[in-house]
Amino acid sequence: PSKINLKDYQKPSFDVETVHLDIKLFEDYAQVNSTLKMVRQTTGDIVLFGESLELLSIIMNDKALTSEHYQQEDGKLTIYEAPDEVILDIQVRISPQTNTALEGLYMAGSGDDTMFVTQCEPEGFRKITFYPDRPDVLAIFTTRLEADKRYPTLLANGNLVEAGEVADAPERHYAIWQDPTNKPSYLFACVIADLDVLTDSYTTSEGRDVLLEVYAKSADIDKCDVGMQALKDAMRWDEVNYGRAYDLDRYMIVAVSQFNMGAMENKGLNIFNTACVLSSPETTTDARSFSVKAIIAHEYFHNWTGNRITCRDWFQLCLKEGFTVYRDQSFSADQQSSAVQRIDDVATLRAHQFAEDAGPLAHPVRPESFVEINNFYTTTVYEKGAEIVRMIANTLGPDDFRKGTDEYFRRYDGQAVTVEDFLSALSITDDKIEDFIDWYRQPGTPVVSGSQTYDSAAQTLTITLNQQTRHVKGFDAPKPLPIPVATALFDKDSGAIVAERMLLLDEATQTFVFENVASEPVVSLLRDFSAPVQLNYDYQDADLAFLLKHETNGFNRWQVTQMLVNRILLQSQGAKSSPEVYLEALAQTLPVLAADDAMLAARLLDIPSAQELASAIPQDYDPVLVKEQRDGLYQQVADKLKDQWATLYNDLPMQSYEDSAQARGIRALRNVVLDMALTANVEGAADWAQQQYDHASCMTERFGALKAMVNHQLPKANDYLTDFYKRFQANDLVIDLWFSVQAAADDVTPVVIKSLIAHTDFDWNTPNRVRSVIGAFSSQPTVLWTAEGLKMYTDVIKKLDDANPVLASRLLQVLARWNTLAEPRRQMAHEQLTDLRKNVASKHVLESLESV
Ligand code: B3K
Ligand code: ZN
Repeated sequence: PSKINLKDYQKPSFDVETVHLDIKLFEDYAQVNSTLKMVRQTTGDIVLFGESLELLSIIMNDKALTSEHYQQEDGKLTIYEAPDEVILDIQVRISPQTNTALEGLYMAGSGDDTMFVTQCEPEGFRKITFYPDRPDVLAIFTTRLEADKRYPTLLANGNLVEAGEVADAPERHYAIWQDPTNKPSYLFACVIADLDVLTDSYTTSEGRDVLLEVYAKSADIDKCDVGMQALKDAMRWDEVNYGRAYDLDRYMIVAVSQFNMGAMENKGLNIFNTACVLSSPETTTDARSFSVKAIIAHEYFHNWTGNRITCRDWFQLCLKEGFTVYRDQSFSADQQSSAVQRIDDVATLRAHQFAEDAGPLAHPVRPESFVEINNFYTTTVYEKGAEIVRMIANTLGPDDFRKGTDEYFRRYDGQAVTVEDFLSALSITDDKIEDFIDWYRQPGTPVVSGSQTYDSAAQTLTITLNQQTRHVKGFDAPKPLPIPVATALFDKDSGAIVAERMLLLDEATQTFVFENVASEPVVSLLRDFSAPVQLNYDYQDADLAFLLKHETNGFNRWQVTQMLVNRILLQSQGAKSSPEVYLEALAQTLPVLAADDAMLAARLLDIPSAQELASAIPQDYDPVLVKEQRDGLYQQVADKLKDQWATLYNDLPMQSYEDSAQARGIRALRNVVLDMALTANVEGAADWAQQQYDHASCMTERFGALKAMVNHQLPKANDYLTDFYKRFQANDLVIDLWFSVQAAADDVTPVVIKSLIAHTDFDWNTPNRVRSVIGAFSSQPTVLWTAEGLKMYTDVIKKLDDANPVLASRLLQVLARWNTLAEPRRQMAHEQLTDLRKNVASKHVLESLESV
């Protein structure tokens, strides 16, 4: 497959002014007619993209074109010798009913229960009709939808301008929608379905009355109010924090059960995976519900960062995604403790993005080439992209950052722009911000190491820091990046902060001197994770234990526990710590914190996942050994506090459901304590689990208990699994949980996975279901990295390669780190992946296998 390069970018030769799209849905196909008004911008032919389309006719300025006027090749249709202004009428036929790739217009559901939705980002619009399907072509869309009346819901972007019956076809109806905003084709959406709607309204700071609608199947309409509230909160938040108000009269969200990712920000008509919009206490865990709110906010925030200002080309994806993730993280931080929000975001970054950056699929936040852009919706583009914006925001401070973002919106509204444009707007108060461009260009996680010397005579503390980034194959030698290191000095006697400074490390090695330091302090570095780097500082364990006690910010305390844990578990990587200091520090901290801030207390017991630990092991990774060590430390924590679990558990009694940060914290900690108690074999803990399940007030309690029973293989676990299934059989999202708790169980085997796949409720056409089994299973490296486990996993990829390559390639990315395995696993993995490569055809999967 051929590569596309950023350096080859060229402006389109024609612009599209208006599009009239007419989609008629029939029993086994859809007829799509489009009329494009195009105007020449530069020299060159008209280039349209199209895939899986049956071309019926093309008419240019009233003249039917024949094959001598155009050429069709590799998904491109090139029209020669076009005049400067053209009207193109194009007729195609498509087959949404058989579209399993879930891109373009596709059917979700089966039997009598079907609906039709679109997914056009990044290049799905070309599966609906021939079009200059690239983000720098913006146009005004009018959409006419026509279908059988058994689909009463006909939606498209913008405002409804007309609806009615179809002459001569009494069983059919139509609707016409007009979107007043200029938009790229990837933001087009339409829905043909039979849905209920939850309605609300919102008045913007500019006085616009907006109709808000959440569409879902009638059985789910009672689970839409959390999302609706989140939407209103997000609208207000963006007005207050960025001065951005909504710009249309209508905002629609549609829930669909078959969707390749979380949600999509189409202009005025978001389409959501049901898992990312539906929420109710009985069916949705707190963690899920919290992420529903974050994703609703994320898609809403795209209206300005993505839709009004969009990307010039797909290499600039981080321009909209990194900034929008930063915005949704800030929004979420305002809804709960900001320390816990930062902990969760950093934990995700370290577990997934650091792993990606350490492996063969490492790429810059702004890639320079790709085969298939779908493969680049990665944690590097999203989460590392957000970290760069965060570093810039922290460097500027709130006032100058706001000046910068105001300038960005002022300058580029209505345009398709680049990362350079973004940085140039943000640097109006400080031109050093432009230096952050290297963070977008250079792959690999920088490692910051350092040490300190104290001069008691001069009363100075000198901190020496240096940075190093691994050289990723195919890229220039790495250069030093601007790394903001938030630093505080703590007095050893009083525990008070004696100095606080943001150090900017922008050379390979630098020294920073603090004056008037009366005695040697303990240094706290990278507070609030001020940069996405690995930190190796010359700490004594006692310093870290000191910081766990005295750090003032919850995030920093968590970070200290993670450093301690890593030093204990990564001995093979030259780390050196014994668990005693960590265990003692935890034992002292936890009981106090549990009463104070339950959510934070729950996080302090985090031990990085096996995958995260693996990402810090560049070679000879032995999954069995890592798991043994990890489980061993977990056991030690459980045993160390064995006498306290009962008190802790009882001090967190179950209460009637409430959706407050405090209540969520109590539920989270209770589940952690339950698991610890079972690990330590505390007497009666198995009964607590059953009681908690039986008397649960919400899914967090019920599922927490079920998970503990399954993971500890309690005798009653199977009965409870059966009960859970019966109770929630009608709810797909809960049945996903039922699948995933078994597929991710500690004692899972490939045989169990095969039996889950054989279950009547398993469905290859529903990505949520596939992920609930296959995705969940991949969290058990000791089983995944066996001949049998890997065979099963690669068979799944083979099976999905043709049907849904986006999903196949995404699942495959988990295997990227095969090359760090210790022998004989490495050889075994290599053979299976080589075999896989011979049996797949999609460019998505082939690109993900390039390093094999
Ligand atoms: N922009 C979409 C992602 C589209 C992914 C296409 N494979 C959702 C989001 O980031 O908000
Ligand atoms: Zn996004």
